[in-house]
Amino acid sequence: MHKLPLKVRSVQVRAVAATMKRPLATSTGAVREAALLLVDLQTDGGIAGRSYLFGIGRHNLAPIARLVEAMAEMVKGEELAPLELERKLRARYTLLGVHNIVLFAMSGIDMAAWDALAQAQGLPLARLLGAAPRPIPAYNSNGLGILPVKDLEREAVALVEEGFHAVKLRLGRPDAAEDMEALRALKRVLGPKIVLMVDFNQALSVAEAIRRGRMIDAEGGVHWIEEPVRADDFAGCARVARELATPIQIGENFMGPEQMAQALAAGACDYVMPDAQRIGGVTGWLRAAALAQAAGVEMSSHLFPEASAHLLAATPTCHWLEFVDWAEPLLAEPFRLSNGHLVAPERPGLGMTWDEKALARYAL
Ligand code: SMN
Ligand code: MG
Repeated sequence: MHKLPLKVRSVQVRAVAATMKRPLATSTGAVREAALLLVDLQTDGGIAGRSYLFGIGRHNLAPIARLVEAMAEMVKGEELAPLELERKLRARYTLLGVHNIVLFAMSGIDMAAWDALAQAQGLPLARLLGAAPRPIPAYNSNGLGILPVKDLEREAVALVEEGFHAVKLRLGRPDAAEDMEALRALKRVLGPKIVLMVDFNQALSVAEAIRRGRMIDAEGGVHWIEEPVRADDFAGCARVARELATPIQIGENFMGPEQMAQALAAGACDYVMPDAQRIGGVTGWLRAAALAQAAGVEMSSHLFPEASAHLLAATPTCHWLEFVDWAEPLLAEPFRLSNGHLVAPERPGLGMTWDEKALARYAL
């Protein structure tokens, strides 16, 4: 236990690109490597908080890094109180707009600050939030991109053999019939016991989403249809959700809990799945979790399995954790999966320490 309050001494960032075991082809392009920005927040008590941000492509890391560094100057010397840091940073960025990479940078600082705070108390983040680390049902979201059917079948079997009971297939080929062929093939190899989600990554118009959604309804057995149309078209999402029996899932592109509130008010979806980096880190997630509870909507996570294992334990309507192994090459102690569930470790903080040797290998 450290004497509180601690103060923020400095924040450093490092850009890395780790090899992905399975590249992921989505309807909007392929992700072949994990381009991550590692955030280290030093406190005056010797404790360092850690988080990472996902840049989608390595070309995005430098501008995000510059924003984190600019914010680091603003929070230097401030108390390690994440809600206070958030209040100050939001005020400084109001005129620029707290969206997109500004919000990503804030989320990175927020998660690192909460990590340091939990470490200072000697508690896993989940416990600091008043929850207890518990097994969260996870789906294996590695792979299953837009691939030839034969490759998909092979990959799906391998993903389930890693110990999971749920996987997610990316859809959004120009030809709906080819998407349906991929879906039917996977249902065949996986059988009825494996939960199957599908993700269009915003590929469709509203009319096309309803047309293809009806085909999926008729096929049956799909757990959710994710981002069928443009993610910020809440009215369009709502029209799709009203027309289809299969639940509509959105949320990875909610820019802060305020946008999630707007989506819920519009009836844009049946389920939500915020992304720790876009919802505003731990602070934003907790507010989003309250919104989901109030709306009676199941809440899953997007990427960031390590932070999400803590956060979902503190989420009243906890649904599914999206598991990807992309940060694993950089972690000294990867998180433990058991029977398709991820449990936050009983280590203080988020429980992430960097494997410095690996970092040197993947540094940009
Ligand atoms: C996704 C988002 C970002 C990068 C890769 C894949 C996808 C998902 O939408 O939900 O996993
Ligand atoms: Mg998605």
